[in-house]
Amino acid sequence: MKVLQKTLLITAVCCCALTACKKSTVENSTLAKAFAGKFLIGTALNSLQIFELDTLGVQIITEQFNAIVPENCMKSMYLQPEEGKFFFDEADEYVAFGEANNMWITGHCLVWHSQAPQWFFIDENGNDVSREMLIERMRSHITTVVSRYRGRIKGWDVVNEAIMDDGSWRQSKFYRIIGEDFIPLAFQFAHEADPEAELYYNDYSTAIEAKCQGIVGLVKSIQEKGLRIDAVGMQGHLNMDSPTVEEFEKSLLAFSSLGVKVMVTELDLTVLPAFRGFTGADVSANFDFKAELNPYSDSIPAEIALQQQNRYIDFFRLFLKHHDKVSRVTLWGVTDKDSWRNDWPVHGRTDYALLFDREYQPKPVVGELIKLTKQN
Ligand code: 9MR
Repeated sequence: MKVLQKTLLITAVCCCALTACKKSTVENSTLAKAFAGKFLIGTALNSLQIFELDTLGVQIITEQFNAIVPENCMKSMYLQPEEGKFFFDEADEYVAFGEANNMWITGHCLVWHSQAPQWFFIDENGNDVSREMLIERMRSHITTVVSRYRGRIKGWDVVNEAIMDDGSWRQSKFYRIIGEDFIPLAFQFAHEADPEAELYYNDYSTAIEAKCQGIVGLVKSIQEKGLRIDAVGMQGHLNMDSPTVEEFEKSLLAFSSLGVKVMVTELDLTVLPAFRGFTGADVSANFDFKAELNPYSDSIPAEIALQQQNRYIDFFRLFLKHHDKVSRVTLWGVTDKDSWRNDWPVHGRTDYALLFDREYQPKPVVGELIKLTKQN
């Protein structure tokens, strides 16, 4: 842990030395002010931001956003790397940061097939645990984590990415060992640990018709059991040519018609060509860097930047149109250099997926989004 913090510190000092502090307000307003009364506008926080080592990043976060989600530190492999041994240092800092800045604090994520520690699913002989044991481990993890932040974390991504693009169940360890019940059980355990907290189902590529229908079925099955579910999180990892705004709207309306809120939980817009057709956000996709796959290594061509800006505006126009249904829009990171898109599905590329550039400056799109709010 000490080594990690030292590395974080050195990186942060370098970042700050490279760029002088500049104020990132636009049009005498900010995203948070402009979208007030429409929906919460949030961002994901990485470790440097949580520990307030990335001071320029923190300045953008506190000026521009009113909701936060932890990009990584609340995933189960970090919170409980060994059975019964919880590490809450970073998660505690994250929650304290949100409270100090009066932000809507989301927890991410309680049950996810990825980034779960291996021990979770196996017994002392390395065999799959029994159904009862996995339910007990899930209960214990959820109860410990949710109770710790009871009344402070306002909403939880309870289950992440359980449905495949074709609408079928993901064959995760949770599904194979427990069966479909793992989802309602997770929602039940989270609700018991904090009855006031909002509870969400969160997934990517939700604009794919078959996947949308799969999620609709899942939400209905939770509701039919009388369990609390407040919203569907449409992650919103967008490409330049997919999905269309119309496809996204269709899914948004399908979820909303179930009587739950919709949240755009992990918004970013890659400008890089999709590699081998990988869209979405299946984190297991993992390819080595090749220079020819990295067309904008130095800068982004003006026409691509404009296309990206227009596409961001089109999506935000949609979110504003449905602001009665959309409770939050959260960007998956602050500046382009923070974005996971630089490493997925090919490592080490240079992407430009977010609203603030590598120099911590707002892109012109920020001003355009602020103007857009005045038109609606
Ligand atoms: O952005 C996150 C990246 O830093 C991590 O390496 C990765 C694996 O834990 O997860 C990324 O965030 C994912 C999120 O937790 C769930 N939806 C897809 C996101 C992008 O992969």
